[in-house]
Amino acid sequence: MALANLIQKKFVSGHPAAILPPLPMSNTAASKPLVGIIMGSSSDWPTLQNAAQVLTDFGIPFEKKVVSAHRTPQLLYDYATTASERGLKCIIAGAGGAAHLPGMTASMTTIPVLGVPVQSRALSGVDSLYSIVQMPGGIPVATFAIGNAGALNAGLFAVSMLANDNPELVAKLKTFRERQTQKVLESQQELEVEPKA
Ligand code: RP5
Repeated sequence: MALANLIQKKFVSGHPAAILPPLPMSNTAASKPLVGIIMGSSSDWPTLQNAAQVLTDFGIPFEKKVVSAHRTPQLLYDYATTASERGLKCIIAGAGGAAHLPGMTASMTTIPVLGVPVQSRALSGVDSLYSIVQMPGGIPVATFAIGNAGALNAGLFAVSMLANDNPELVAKLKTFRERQTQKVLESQQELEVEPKA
């Protein structure tokens, strides 16, 4: 299925980050991607879309691309070796199965790589997790949870890194946390509702 179709048909719904209006992006500099989202296959997009949604909600410009470590190695080389000079501040890399994309990307750039293990069909993503998390000492990949939660948190982690020198993003993160807390507290009321007779 084409990436565009996946975007339309499997859009993330109801995830906790979708509670902030996006930052206005009024100038050219603001639309230059700061985060790269790459994935081993378009079939990974429904998962990585959670990271994309977070970045959209926080108004952070990003790019997204299918880059396969095994099937498009030259593309991976070109992408990773030019990431820094193109202005990317971090890369969120998601892959499933023999998930070598995050590690190989990290080996070719000094910008932080956030690895998202995609839930695989055969082993439910445990293979992806182990492939990503068990990096040799010297080439780190920040590894997140398997699947949607991992992608969501990778997006939030990218926001946190960018917030280090951006007070506006710090304020948005605080607002996000406060609203999240409020939502959980309000959810208590759902338990109090009397079931219909
Ligand atoms: C990995 O193989 C991809 O990251 C994907 O999770 C998995 C399956 O790819 P497709 O067969 O769906 O293209 O490289």
